[in-house]
Amino acid sequence: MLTIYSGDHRLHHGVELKDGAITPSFEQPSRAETVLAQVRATALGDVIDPKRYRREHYVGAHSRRYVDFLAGAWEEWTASGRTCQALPLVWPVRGLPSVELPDFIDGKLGFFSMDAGSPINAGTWNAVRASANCALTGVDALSAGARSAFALCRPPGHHAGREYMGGYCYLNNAAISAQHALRNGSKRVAVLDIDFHHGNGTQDIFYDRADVLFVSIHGDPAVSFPYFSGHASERGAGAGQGFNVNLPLAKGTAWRGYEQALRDAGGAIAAHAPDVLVVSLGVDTFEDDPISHFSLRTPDFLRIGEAIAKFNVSTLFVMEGGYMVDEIGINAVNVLLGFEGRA
Ligand code: OKP
Ligand code: ZN
Repeated sequence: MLTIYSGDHRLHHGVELKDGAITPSFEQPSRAETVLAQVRATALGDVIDPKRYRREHYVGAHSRRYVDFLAGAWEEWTASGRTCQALPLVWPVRGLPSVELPDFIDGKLGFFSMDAGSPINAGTWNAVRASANCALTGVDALSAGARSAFALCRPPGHHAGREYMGGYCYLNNAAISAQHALRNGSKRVAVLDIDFHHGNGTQDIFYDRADVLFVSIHGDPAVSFPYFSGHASERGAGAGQGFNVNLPLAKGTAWRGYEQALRDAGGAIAAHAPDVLVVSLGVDTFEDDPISHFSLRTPDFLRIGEAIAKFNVSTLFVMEGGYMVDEIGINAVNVLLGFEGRA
């Protein structure tokens, strides 16, 4: 399987608010390096750099004004005299009346975010677009006839909505991929999100559409980030009614419960009959992940890959979360090895 990877991800490294204190983010550069090392150690296949894509390729999944904001946010932030990384601190929540985009950067940061989990520093935009370009290059590999590809994206993308960043995410790599597959001639696409956290951003982007099915297996939002999205009752809207499938699972879910959810996901995907499947590949479902609470073990990730291979669709794997830095390489690549029948 071809891997697409850019060292530009190292340009982005942020902080997060944890337990009320600012600490280094769990979403660190070493994550991607660990996965890449395992790709090489298992001889998964060639590793190539992404091609370059114009900003228009990110528009569609996102609004133009949001993409433009991301591209210029650091410059606006430093122009206002700041030197630390940019973090939002005020949000247009229920009940606040204005839907106008503010002029000042502090207002824009809140307008275009869901939380304070996506800091912006000097290298963030270059890392973010390299990450999206890995996914786009993967789609083009499928369009050229590959059965599968692995976009080793960092930063991740599935929490980023049409007009917002959040949860370590900026551009939604999986959604941008689905959109690009349609542009390349696919009629129907499915996105299967197996990250521990609900892919609220991907859901947001495709919620009212029937051409892209979104299926997500994740921790119950009653007790898990992102809390305000991910219930089974969210089934799509308008033309997209029935094309959004959420499969929330209880704390502590292990292979037995997970396997059943994967079967349910497979049924929904088969009914959609997609030309292309995009997998949001998070491995924070691992039992020792520091910010999640499922109980999957390392061999279970081989089984996940085998199950996805049985869907029998051209598949792009897009890296999302996974924070147990010593294990994420093995667990992520196990999914790919399982898919290739190398278990
Ligand atoms: C991103 B992905 C912790 C607050 C919650 C957000 C988790 C984002 C997960 N300080 N952090 O889906 O793996
Ligand atoms: Zn996650």
